[in-house]
Amino acid sequence: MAEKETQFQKIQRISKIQKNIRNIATSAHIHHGKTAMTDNLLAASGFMAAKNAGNLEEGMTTWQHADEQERLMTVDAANVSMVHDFHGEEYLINLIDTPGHIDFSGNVTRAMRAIDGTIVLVCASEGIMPQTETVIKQALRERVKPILFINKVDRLIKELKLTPEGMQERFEKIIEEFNGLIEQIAEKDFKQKWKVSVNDGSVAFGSARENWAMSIPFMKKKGITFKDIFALYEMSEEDKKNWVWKNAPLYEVLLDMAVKHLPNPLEAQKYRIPKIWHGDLDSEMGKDLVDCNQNGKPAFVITRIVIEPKSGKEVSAGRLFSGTLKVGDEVYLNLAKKKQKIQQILVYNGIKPEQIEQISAGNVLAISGVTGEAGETITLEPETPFEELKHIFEPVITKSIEVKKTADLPKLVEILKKVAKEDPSVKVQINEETGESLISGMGELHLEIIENRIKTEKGLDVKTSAPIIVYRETVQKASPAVEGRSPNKHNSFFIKVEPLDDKIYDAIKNGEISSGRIKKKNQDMANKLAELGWGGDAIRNLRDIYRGNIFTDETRGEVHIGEVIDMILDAFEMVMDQGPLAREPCMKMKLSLIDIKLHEDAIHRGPAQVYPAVRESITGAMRQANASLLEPLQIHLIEVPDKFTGSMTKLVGSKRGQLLEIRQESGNSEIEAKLPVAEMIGWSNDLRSETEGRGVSSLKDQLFERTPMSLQDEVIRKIRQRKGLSENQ
Ligand SMILES: Nc1nc2c(ncn2[C@@H]2O[C@H](COP(=O)(O)OP(=O)(O)OP(=O)(O)O)[C@@H](O)[C@H]2O)c(=O)[nH]1
Ligand SMILES: [Mg+2]
Repeated sequence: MAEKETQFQKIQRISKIQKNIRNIATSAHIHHGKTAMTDNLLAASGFMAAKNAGNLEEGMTTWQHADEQERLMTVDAANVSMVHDFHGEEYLINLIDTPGHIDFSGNVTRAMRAIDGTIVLVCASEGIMPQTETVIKQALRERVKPILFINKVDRLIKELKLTPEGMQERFEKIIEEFNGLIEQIAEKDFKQKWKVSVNDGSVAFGSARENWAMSIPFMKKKGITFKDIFALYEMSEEDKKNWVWKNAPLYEVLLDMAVKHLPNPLEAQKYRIPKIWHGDLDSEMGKDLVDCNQNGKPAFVITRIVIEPKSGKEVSAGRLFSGTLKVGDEVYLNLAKKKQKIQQILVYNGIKPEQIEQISAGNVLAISGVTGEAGETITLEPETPFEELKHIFEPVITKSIEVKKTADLPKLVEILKKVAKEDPSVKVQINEETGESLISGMGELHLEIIENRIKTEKGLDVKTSAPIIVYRETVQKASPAVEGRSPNKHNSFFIKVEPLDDKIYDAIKNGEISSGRIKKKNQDMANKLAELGWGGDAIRNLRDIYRGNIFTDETRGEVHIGEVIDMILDAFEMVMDQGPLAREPCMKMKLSLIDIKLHEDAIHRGPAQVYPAVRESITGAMRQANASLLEPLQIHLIEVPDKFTGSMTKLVGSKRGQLLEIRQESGNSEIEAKLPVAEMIGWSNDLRSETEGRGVSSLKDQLFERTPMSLQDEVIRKIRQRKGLSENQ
């Protein structure tokens, strides 16, 4: 007799049937119920004790770090896989549960690369929140299709005591707002197609905590009305559980919805690849990617790296877009430009990674043996890599970090490199000489968690400074072309700088124009620039886009330009990393190389000559263009009960903040305020004490504005002093 197929064998079998795979993620505003839902789905598919599912007191299965348990929030994205039966067929659901806190939202950006569809959760009581909008943006940028789950419906009944009509109205409002965001954010082709609708079942509602969900088609099928849902809350706990399991099991409604309304990889890659991979679509690689060809050339993108604490082994999770990978394959890392051997291939069996020998295109999986960065494209031979994984927000808070014992310094350097690898939203600047290194993160909590993990998980005793704010440098007007001469006086560069147009800057910031050096013609980018008003000459002259700055080469007929341009761009990028005012990064500038004089002999125009000359030219031009310092600001949406509106207004004012809007609705105030990050240290505590813990503040947007004139000189002086810069450095 044939042995019964195990769950894991089943997963392996279905992983080859691409039309039966769904690669999806949860995404939502903080605490809207993503992990409770994920745990319940896992429980239903037999991967964990059903009794623990969604029950915070017992802890979430998908929380793998002690700090998540302590803080009752998700910090790291978690991969899980399960099998779901739908209309007599089996489907493999690869699901990534993402964190909701904005400080960890880089995880969401990266998860979106690996998946094709997302269940966006919205709390029925709180409604659409700023972070809901952010996750929709993150999804649509990757052409990931969203569907909607209105969660915590129990709160409408138990806490808000709504009537069935009131509840329906609330749903309609959420759906309307959700579709409004799709309309506003999606690209033309998806604005209508990707709106959700109650009638077709692309919207579900329910309670992740209480393990039930419904959709209109499902209610019709089962003959359930809104009244039945209300009746639930009259039943005993035991009866309620039984009724729910029989009539409205969360897993069935949500996974049916995912299978039916979210694309399989064959469908999704057709429209996703042209957006996230900029190679030649007619090439063999291009065709394999668009077709998700299992027999084609392999292409795997790393979206998340976990380093095992004991062995130091790196496990790289990601998405296989084409081909088949086998243990022992020699693969090529396109960014690192090196060959390595795959040692293990892991797929998820529930939450547990398990080894298999090979895996084919269209799956979310992990490999070991390679040591790349998140965003790396892994192929057999060198190929065009996938588009860079760029997060919506940049890190704005920095701390210096030191070891307590000098002997630990090498260990710190090693650990910081690992930290940056595992969490690419962290930027580290390692200074092996002074031992004082810098870590930058998305917010105070982010840095706190990292510091803690270095201490507890990596076992190194460190101390950190008070937060340091990272500013930006830019210019206010156009400069003339300013000459920079090489130390040997044989080469000159004439560079002009001016503020970069808002529209171009925004297009770079939101990823419509991708950053990097321009090696060959990129038609997409050319079209976009033309649309934003650039002429053909200007587009042809564009050489580099770096940290929101643009470099163009307007010289004519200079025979040796090809030999020095990369050195010029190196120097340009170095100055953009550290500007002339305070060695802070530069942004929003357009630099043009107007003229150039080079020594005939290549030996007299090497990096030692070109770098300082270009630096002198750019910094000279910036000074003549009224170089100034920009400070980071955040726009927050603050929600407080009415009676705290006055004290909140005062708090915002005391922090150089600006009130943008105040809306009042049913006893609550929504205050939109713009605040300088420099004044926001300790913000969560201030908010808590001003509002007796009842205020909620969420980040809506991040921007840079000119540091007030009255503060600028002092800020520059302090930064320079901290960095130990002398007068002429
Ligand atoms: N009343 C009610 N509470 C819920 C429901 N779903 C989740 N919760 C509660 O909401 C809180 C947050 O739930 P999580 O599942 O951790 O939410 P999350 O979206 O994963 O949170 P983050 O990952 O930290 O953003 C917990 O206290 C849950 O018990 C629900 O359907 N009804
Ligand atoms: Mg969570």
